[in-house]
Amino acid sequence: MKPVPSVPLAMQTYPETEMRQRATHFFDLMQQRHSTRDFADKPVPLEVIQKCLETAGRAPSGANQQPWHFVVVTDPTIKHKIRLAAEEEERTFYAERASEEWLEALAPLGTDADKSFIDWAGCLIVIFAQSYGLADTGGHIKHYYVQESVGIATGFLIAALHNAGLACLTHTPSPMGFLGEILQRPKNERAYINLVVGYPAEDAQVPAHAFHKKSLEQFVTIL
Ligand code: IYR
Repeated sequence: MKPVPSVPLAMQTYPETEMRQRATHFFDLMQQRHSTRDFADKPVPLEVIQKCLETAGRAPSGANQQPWHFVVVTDPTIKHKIRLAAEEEERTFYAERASEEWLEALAPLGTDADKSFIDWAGCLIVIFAQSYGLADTGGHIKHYYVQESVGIATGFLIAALHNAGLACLTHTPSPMGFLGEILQRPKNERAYINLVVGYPAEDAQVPAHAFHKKSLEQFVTIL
């Protein structure tokens, strides 16, 4: 390592028994997380959303470039505009764009082009990936590992929201160009995910299919 300005890592470590407890506790929390489309018609506390976004902003990223931007939409008029534009794309997706194979894979989820929940869910957090940075002089700054970085930040955000007691849905209409247009984002940004966030409805349901998780042995190799 070359000498660079550095500061001490202030990170808590634990004895092994406590590590086990903490790992299990976090698993128990995250095991309860599921995407739902059943949101309560109730505003979400903006302060909580902002704190969860601060958590997302702590994600590691390529060269620490933090190539993301998050737009929080609570305004009912803008949400409705997004809902209508999303439903238009989804109708084409289900009727024409999606292959038979794709529709078959989606069948256990019971999804369709109806995204009415966008109207009443507490807020949308539209996540944008900055394909490149914009220098003050107008030039382009190359960004590295953009998709990976934004994916990790999104994971942090989803975990933070769940920890705070908010449900979310990773909605990915395809194509998503309408999100940048409606939200008037600059040309270096591409919509990554429309995260629908809110309190779950009292009778919120999750497709049973979502509980079919691979066992550790199926997805982990220890050498
Ligand atoms: N974007 C569509 C279809 C869809 C695609 C995948 I992959 C999903 O995991 C779920 C849905 C929709 O939101 O209905």
